[in-house]
Amino acid sequence: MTPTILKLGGSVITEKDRAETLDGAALDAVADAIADAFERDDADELVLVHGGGSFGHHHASEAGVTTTEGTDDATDAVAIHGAMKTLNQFVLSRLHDRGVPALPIHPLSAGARDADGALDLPLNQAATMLGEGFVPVLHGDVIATAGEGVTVLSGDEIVTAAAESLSAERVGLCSTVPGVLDTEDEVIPEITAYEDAADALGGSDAGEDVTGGMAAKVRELLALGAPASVFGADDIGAFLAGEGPGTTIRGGD
Ligand code: IP8
Repeated sequence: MTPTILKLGGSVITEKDRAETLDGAALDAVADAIADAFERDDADELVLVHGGGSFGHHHASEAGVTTTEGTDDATDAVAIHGAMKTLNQFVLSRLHDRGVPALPIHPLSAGARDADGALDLPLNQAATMLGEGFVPVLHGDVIATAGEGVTVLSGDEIVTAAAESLSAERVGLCSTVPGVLDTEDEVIPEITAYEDAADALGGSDAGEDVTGGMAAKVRELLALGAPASVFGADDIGAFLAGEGPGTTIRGGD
């Protein structure tokens, strides 16, 4: 099995500045591109992961929960988790409308972090779904964390964990920008070390993002065994067709 993992950034599919607001037109376009790729047989063994956008991040920042600062308040945890499940349901139904056999995996019920923050996210259910022709759809979530209650689990961390445990061949991050941009706002075609882009990498530029911006993404993608691409929504079809749109990030080992 050599799956492709595609993360849909939360800011691509939601209005990031307004709480719990979907960008329906953007999500339709994304679902169209995935469905087209499916029809062309380009989306065999595809795992989708989506971020929080104005759903998860709004509730997480209201509750003061981050990837390291947890809460032991179950009501807050369920508010964050519930918002993410709502967004996940929107993603699933747009895919189902187009004949894509998507199934949800909710990380809160599937994994945990230890006291050092290390993530354990067994994904044998995803592997079995792939074998049966389904498209597993995971999402940023809250996750039980030893000593912290629950903390935020970002979609990017899920991408890293899934790429390793499912031995992904390729990883794509669909973002609101067409790639990792340099200081002149030009797409950097390839990054093989953090220093290649260090001058240009800042925080996220919109809304309440509790899990860090492009800098954190690049660091996580450099640590992967598989090549990763960062690109804009218009390039989903090209990525699924095997091209390397936007920025390609190769960490080496
Ligand atoms: O948008 C965060 O996922 P991300 C999910 O991929 C929550 O960082 C619950 C804020």
